[in-house]
Amino acid sequence: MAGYRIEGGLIEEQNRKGASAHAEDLAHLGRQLERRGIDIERATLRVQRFEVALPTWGVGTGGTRFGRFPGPGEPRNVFEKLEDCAVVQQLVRTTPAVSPHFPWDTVEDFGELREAAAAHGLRFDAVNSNTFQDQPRQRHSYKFGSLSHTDPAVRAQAVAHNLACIEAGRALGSQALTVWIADGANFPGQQDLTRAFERYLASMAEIYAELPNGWQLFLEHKLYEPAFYATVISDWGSSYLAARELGPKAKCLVDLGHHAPNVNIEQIVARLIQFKKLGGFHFNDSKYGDDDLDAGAIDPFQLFLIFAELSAAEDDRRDGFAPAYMIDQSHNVTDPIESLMTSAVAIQRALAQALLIDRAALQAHQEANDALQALGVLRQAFQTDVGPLLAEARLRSGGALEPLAVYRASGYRARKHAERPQTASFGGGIV
Ligand code: RM4
Ligand code: MN
Ligand code: MN
Repeated sequence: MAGYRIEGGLIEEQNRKGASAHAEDLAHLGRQLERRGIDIERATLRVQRFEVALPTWGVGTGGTRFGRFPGPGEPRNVFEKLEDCAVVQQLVRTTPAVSPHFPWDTVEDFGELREAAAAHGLRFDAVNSNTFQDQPRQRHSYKFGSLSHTDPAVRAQAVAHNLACIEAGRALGSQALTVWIADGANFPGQQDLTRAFERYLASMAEIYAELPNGWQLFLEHKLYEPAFYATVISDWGSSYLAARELGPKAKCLVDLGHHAPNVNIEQIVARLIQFKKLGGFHFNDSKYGDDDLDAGAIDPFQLFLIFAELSAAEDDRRDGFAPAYMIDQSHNVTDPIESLMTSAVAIQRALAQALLIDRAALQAHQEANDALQALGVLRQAFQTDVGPLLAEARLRSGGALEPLAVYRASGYRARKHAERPQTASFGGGIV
């Protein structure tokens, strides 16, 4: 199964070519930050420590309900997905973990899967359950819901699937289960809104009761789709209420694309941090809804403002503050590896920019109600080109100065196209 891998020598060779320009840019940024009283070294170390997990479902070409246009050399199983995730990590060095989705990634032997990941230098982050599709030979349908279904037999089946995900996660070394349900109603009156939430809570309590020590349960809300009138866990309010009811191991997961247009996501993040219920993120970007576009592609300022809240919370050292960062995107028209690398760097960039915020000045302007200057402090941080800092972090961790250039120079995709003859043609629909 040993397929083509990008050789370390290629990375070194490309890095050598860019070395002197990089050194110049880095020195310039260092001097610029020094004038502002910021230690570039500290920020670089912080960026080096940052990790964001890759979604196994993100390395295949995604699609919409209208269709899917597969790219060449797509991974055909979870082992090949790991190969592609490993390339992202090899070049970018900020994505050492992978978030699997079941049953999409189900294998006979999870121990073998864990070893395969380890051989690539990868480990497993939160496991995701799927009760939003029916699987072949499944007894009960999820057409009208899963954990909140009116029929107790359907609920029991959905609970059992989540418990199986925990078992798989245990074998993989994961420590969290993310639950997103598609349950909801398409028409007013279709569902008793209160009872549906009650049933959801009862099912989730059964799952919560089985969480192994040290595990967390992430509740992911989503405003609409596939239910178009009301989803059971529609927003952060419902998510927070459920997490509070369930207990301390239950936390809210914020997928950036799951809110009403123009919602102030950074404020939601601030609230969840304040009340110790921020479990993690699914990063992506969107213009209209759950577009699952690449992180930072549409609204990088929003991403920065979110990291402004996160880094403030880190500075305050709030107890147990360790959200799980994951990417959740659908790459419909790009090479997924290229999109994931670019997105991981965009997320890192938002973090690095947030680290440059002059907190003391910001606070002083806030106290003085000087709105313009307060925004100015944020702008100064956001507008700083932290590219050289990110490149330096990558370089020190053994990655590529220019991940995209190395990836393209390697010819990885063409090699995989030859190695991975596609047997089945996938239909339309999501990833
Ligand atoms: C949903 C949600 C979940 C993801 C599925 C594939 O919209 O974002 O996190 O698992 O899509
Ligand atoms: Mn998501
Ligand atoms: Mn989504």
